[in-house]
Amino acid sequence: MKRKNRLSKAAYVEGILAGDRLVLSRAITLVESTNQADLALADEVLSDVLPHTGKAMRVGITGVPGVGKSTFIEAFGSHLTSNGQQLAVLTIDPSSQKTKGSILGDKTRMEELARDPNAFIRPSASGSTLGGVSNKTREVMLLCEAAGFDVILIETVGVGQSETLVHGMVDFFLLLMLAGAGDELQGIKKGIMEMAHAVVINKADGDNLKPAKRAKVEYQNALHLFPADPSGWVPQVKICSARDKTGIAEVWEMMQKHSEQVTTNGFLQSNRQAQQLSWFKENVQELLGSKFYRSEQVKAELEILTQKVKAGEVPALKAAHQLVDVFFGG
Ligand SMILES: Nc1nc2c(ncn2[C@@H]2O[C@H](COP(=O)(O)OP(=O)(O)O)[C@@H](O)[C@H]2O)c(=O)[nH]1
Ligand SMILES: [Mg+2]
Repeated sequence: MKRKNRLSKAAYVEGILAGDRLVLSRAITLVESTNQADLALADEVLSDVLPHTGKAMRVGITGVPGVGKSTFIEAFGSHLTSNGQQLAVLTIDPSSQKTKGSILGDKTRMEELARDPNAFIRPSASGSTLGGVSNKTREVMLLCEAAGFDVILIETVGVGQSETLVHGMVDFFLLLMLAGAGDELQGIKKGIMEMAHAVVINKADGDNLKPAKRAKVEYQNALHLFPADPSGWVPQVKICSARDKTGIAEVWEMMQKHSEQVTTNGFLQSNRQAQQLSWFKENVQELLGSKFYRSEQVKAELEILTQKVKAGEVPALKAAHQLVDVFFGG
């Protein structure tokens, strides 16, 4: 069945490579589709644009709701685009599945950036792998790179497991924090702190400037306790005010320094290779799982074995072997 919204492969590829935002948007929709024919076409489009990917700086940004991510991205993004950079912002919002509310809220907070011809903002449906719908942010990122964006910013809310996901696809991971609130209060787990290439304390303005400077020292001390990053990069702590647009240029300078360092020492390439490989493995696992559970034979046998295991007639391990053998013809 041909959907009227689907373009030809060549039209997607040419449009993306020409930096056509409209085609890019439609390609993203294709990649995020759950329709098998859409996905098959998306795979081909991705294969064709792959040689044109990899040139962007990939940045992840996280922090609890209210820390100022959207305001920061607006200020940071405008700083970048006014320096001639093309910026794509992808947001992974766990709440977006249920309600569009938070995305709408973000759009109003990123008004300037939304109108900026050098910026592209795209909220990404946060399908969870656990729920069976895989997250396509990586693929979307590649499409944006092929479309010529210099910096890809991936925003996620710092409360769940999406941070690990995002950390696994970016070169630089930035954690936004606030002064004056304990780590527990901010809902930030130690593991997330450990992944960060930089902690940026936002809202360092007005009465909050002094506490922010104090917090900077505290975080610097805390970060020193973590094991050294394999890239040789020492995590930095900065303060900024996204509202007043202070400290924003310093954050960008820091990212450029990091980029220079990891490009020179080869870590950027080896890190991306490692990310690519774990992405491959994850996909194999997920594909196996979904094919397995879609099989009619598996479904039938699963029902029978479930009853037998429940009744204590077959040991769980043996039942698992039997079920897997049904699929692989063991
Ligand atoms: N004083 C001050 N307020 C800020 C700053 N950045 C954001 N805010 C405010 O904090 C609130 C949450 O900001 P928002 O960007 O929506 O946070 P998000 O939930 O992390 O995206 C809003 O009311 C912002 O106006 C800042 O640098 N200084
Ligand atoms: Mg926000």
